[in-house]
Amino acid sequence: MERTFLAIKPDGVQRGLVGEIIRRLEAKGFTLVGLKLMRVSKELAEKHYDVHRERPFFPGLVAFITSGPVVAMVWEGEGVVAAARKMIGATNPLTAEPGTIRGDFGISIGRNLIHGSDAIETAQREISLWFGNEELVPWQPASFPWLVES
Ligand code: 3AN
Repeated sequence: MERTFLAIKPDGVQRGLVGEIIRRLEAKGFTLVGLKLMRVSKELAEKHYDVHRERPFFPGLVAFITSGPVVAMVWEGEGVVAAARKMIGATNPLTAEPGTIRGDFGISIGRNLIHGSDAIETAQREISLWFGNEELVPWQPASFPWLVES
């Protein structure tokens, strides 16, 4: 089953949006299989944002993600990688569509509330970077037969 890595950044936690963001993903029908509140080390932040290492905003990105608590999550479901990206919205919250998390709750690219893996391979890399295998809990919600055809 497909999985994605999502992280509510320090702005989302500080603004009290943890419940709202989790609510949206649960209501959609995806399954939470990993969840932890954590302070992110500089080492983990640099590994996570490695593709942006040469970008001018890299130091600010690392400083921000390590500045306060982050909620790291793994969500499961058919098509969850692309669907979660759609629910999150465009990188810049000012241009993100209303109805998306960034479109509804943000106004600034440097405070865009949540990270979501951009492809299945990225998700696999990010999940193994952020979570140990023993921290992931595979389960099937009782509502499953009401969400997908067998
Ligand atoms: P997304 O999170 O939508 O996949 P990426 O992967 O292009 O966006 O960028 C990773 C993070 O880097 C973004 N979530 C945002 O916080 C930050 N970022 C991207 N582009 C900029 C920019 N031009 N200025 C400042 N921060 C940026």
